[in-house]
Amino acid sequence: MSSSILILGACGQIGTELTFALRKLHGNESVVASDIREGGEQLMKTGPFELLDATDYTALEDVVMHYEIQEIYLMAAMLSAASEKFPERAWNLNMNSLFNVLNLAKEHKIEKVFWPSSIAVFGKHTPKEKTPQRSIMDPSTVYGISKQAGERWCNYYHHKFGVDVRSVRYPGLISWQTLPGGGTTDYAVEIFHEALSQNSYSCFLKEDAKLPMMFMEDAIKATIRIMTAASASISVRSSYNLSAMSFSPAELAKSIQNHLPDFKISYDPDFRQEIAATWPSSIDDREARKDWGWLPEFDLEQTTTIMLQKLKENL
Ligand code: AKB
Repeated sequence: MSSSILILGACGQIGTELTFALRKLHGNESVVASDIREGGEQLMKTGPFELLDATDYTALEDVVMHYEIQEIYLMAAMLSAASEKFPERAWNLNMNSLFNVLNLAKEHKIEKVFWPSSIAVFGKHTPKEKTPQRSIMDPSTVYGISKQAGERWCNYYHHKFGVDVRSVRYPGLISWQTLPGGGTTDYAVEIFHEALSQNSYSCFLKEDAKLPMMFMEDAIKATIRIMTAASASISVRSSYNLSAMSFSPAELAKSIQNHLPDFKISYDPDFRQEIAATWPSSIDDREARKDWGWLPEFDLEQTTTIMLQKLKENL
């Protein structure tokens, strides 16, 4: 078998684009996509796919041995808003999948593991602007608690067992290829779809709920960059702060209005506003820049232009 990379949660928002990017980089046959359900036609057609539950250690081990996997990307997770509705299911999925992958890496000498953390590790008492790499972490959501605990376990497995696990704290991610599901930052994708189909959008966050955000291409670039960096340059073994831009729903609406002047936004905040209120507004990512050369490319204006253009083409 020539395959050596396994992506768990390959059919999700990040997993889909990551699978395409890694297949382009390493060759289709080298990247095994997996998820608990099948993905879109392109993902299924372009390389190996396995139906796989990331919480099932034995099933994971079978796939790792069959394909002689050397690198694992664990993208399966329940996001912040969904986790508040199903706290125990979220905890089980988010933690057991991580333990499975860390233990597999330890037992089978997997070369490298990627596991995403999130800005959700921060909380009400964290400095809101330019949140430092090391700061108060008092997450109030199940998702945030699972990510904070996960960061500590990654750090532990690295120092105790030598597992080469790498991680970044993703902000809200914006993509035109796949929809997010169950997150607090999902509004920043939904708004583009509704701007084009309805010319209006009712936002579940307040107009001034400024959050850190990133265009998906930047997120994929960061993921590949940290995974290809020399191990010695990774000084943070919990998870790196990562930043590209920050904006509020009102600022995003204004950016859309530059292209669609009649677009209207209204605000009807729900429980997700309470989550957003505890998260940082902007992030200090100097350590990622220094250690492995992170540099974002896309700002709000570029993101808006590409999103509207690509979604219009797809319509
Ligand atoms: C969410 O909103 O839950 C995610 C995240 C910021 O981790 N997009």
